[in-house]
Amino acid sequence: MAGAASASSPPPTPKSPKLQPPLLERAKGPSGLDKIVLRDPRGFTAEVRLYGGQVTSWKKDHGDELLFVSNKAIFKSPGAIRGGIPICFPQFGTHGNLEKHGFARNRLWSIDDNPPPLPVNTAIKTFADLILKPSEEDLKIWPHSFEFRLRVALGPKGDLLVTSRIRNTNADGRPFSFTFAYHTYFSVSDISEVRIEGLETLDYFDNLQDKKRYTEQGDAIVFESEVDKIYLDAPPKIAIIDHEKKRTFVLRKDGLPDAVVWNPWDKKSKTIPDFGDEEYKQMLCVEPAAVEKPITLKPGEEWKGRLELSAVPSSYYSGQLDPDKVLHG
Ligand code: TA6
Repeated sequence: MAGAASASSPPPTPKSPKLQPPLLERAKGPSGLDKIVLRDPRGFTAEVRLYGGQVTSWKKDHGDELLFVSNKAIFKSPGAIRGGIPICFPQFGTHGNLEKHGFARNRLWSIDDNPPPLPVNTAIKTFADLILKPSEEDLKIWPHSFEFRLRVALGPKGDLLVTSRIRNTNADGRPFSFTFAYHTYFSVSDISEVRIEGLETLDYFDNLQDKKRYTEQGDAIVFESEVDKIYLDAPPKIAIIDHEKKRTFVLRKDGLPDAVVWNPWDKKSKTIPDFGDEEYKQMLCVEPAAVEKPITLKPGEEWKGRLELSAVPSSYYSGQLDPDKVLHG
């Protein structure tokens, strides 16, 4: 079954009526595919689909949807779901011989009945565990045996916590290398009202310029045209400030040195079949990733990559809050 804190941590005490056992519900998606709905008693929810192991919804306090999912998204094979948090593994983009962004995002994952323990955070009451192992077909295109364990959790303040653990289970002693990204689609009010802080002055590969390397020169990153950049050695905390919504997403990452930023803008949007022509205005991808330096695992070794998202009311729009407080506080 999907993991639940009630199975691995003490039962709630009568003094803490808020800390009741979580509700984890298996539900059907638009195309009849299973998803797990996480409902934290404190009023936060998230959804993770077995198809792609993909988070497709995150809401705090019964409020707005915080992740973007296209109105034209297709929730079934063979493509990936356009929105939420697609997982790019074992290859990010076209940096290798596999299909773009690897195959994990368009495989059917299973519920992980028996995940090895993660460090206990007793404040986390609601989580789901999924697992992906390669099929015979997968082994033909990427000849490595692995166990990919994914935990999706809701933190005490409604933060969305996503942890990936990938283990090399090759029986013949061979190591393997992979690149990776949480291809996170954030929902924004209007892309022209959004800026990113934390990536200024970094080096990046520009996918729109033959992947050439440049150094970011400007102040905060704003959007006026198509952007597709891989920032290298990005800091562990990045802020996405939505002036119109007066909301800041704070993204914390661990084990993932790079950060990809993508918005297709108007022309490119029209070429993406499962994406509305105008939807680029309501989304922004900021993607914790390991691209420049692939991760190598020997048999028996495990890698862990973690993403933590919070959405907080923002006073950045008035220019009153020192960005350092969010990024370094
Ligand atoms: O992460 C950015 C990117 O690699 C872009 O180049 C862009 O094409 C995007 O991913 C979406 O890729 P997809 O295969 O999901 O259409």
